[in-house]
Amino acid sequence: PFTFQSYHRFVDMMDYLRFLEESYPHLVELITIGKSNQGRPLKVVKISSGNTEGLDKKPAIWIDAGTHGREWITPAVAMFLIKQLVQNYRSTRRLVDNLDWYIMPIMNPDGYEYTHTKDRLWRKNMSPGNKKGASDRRGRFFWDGSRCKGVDLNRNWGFHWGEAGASDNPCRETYAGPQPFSEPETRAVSDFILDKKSRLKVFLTLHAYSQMWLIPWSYTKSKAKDYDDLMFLGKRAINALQKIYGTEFHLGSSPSLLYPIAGSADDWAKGKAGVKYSYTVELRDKGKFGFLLPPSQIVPTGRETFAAVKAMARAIIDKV
Ligand code: 0X9
Ligand code: ZN
Repeated sequence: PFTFQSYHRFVDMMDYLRFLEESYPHLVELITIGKSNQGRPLKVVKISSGNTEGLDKKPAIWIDAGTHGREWITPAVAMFLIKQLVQNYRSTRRLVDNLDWYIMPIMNPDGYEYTHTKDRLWRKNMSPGNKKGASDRRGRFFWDGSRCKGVDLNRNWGFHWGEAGASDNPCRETYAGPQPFSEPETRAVSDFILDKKSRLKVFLTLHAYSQMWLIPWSYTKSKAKDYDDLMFLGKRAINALQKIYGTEFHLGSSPSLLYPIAGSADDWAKGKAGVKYSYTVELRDKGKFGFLLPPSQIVPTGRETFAAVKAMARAIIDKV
C-alpha cells in the first residue's frame, strides 16, 4: 500500500493517483498535460466536486511540486495534500465544493528518477543538451557545454528570463536553458495555466529547503503592486502553519530573504498569467538534513503545509 512513511518512485506515485481517481471518480480527475524530455507523463490531479452548472467556473488553486529533483519532500507533501482533500471530503467539503484544485506532484519526473538511480542531489531536468556543443547568448562556444545535461526549470520561465541569478552555462546548476520555455516540462505547465488563468487565484510552487514563504518579485528588488495583499495572505498561511508544530517560516521576497533570480515560476505566474497570489514555498528544514529530510518528517511537514494551504483557500473563498 501507498504510505507516507517513505519516499516513493515516480511510477508508484502515479499508480496511487490512478487508484484515487478510480476510488473517487466524482472528485478526482488525472490530466496528462504533456511529456518530459525522457517521455514520462506530466500529470495534474484535478480535485473538483463540480456539478455541471459549476463546472470549470469556480475559482481555482494551482499547487506544484518536484521542480527540482532532489527536493523529495515536495512531491511527498503534494501527495499528502491530495489525499487529505479527497479522503477527508466530509471535513474539506467547503474547500472542495467552492474551489477547483489543480495539483501537480512532480513537474520534473526525469530529474526525480535520476535522484533515485544515479545522483541523489541532482536538481535540473534531464534535457540532453546540445550534442554538437553549446554557445551562450553572446555566441561564445562552450568547450564542455555539450557534455552537460539539464536545465534548471526554475530559471526557464518566460518572464524577465535570464536577467538575474541564472546561468547561461549548461554545466551550471542554475542553467536557464537556451531560451525561455525551451523545456517540455515548463511549456506544458505554462500552457495549462494560461488556459485557466482567469480562474486561478493562487499559484503555489513547492520547493525545499529553508522554511520560507516567498512572494514575487524574484527578479527585481522592487515591490509587486499587490505587495500588501501578498504579504497579508502569506502571513495567514505561515501563522496557520506555525500553529501545528511551531515550525517557523520567513515571509518576503527572494531578493530580500535569499537572492534575486529571474525566470522563476512564481514571477511568471504573476507577471504573465496574472495570478494575483503567487508564491514559492521552501518547505522543511533549515539545513540540518537539508535535501535529505528523513521520511519520518513527511507526515508532520504535510500536516503543517496543509494547514497553511487551507488557511489560504478559506481566505480566497471568503474573498479576503
Ligand atoms: O533557487 C531556487 O530556484 C529556489 N531555491 S531552491 O533551493 N529550492 O532551488 C528559490 C526560489 C526563489 N524564489 C522565488 N522564485 N520566489
Ligand atoms: Zn527548488
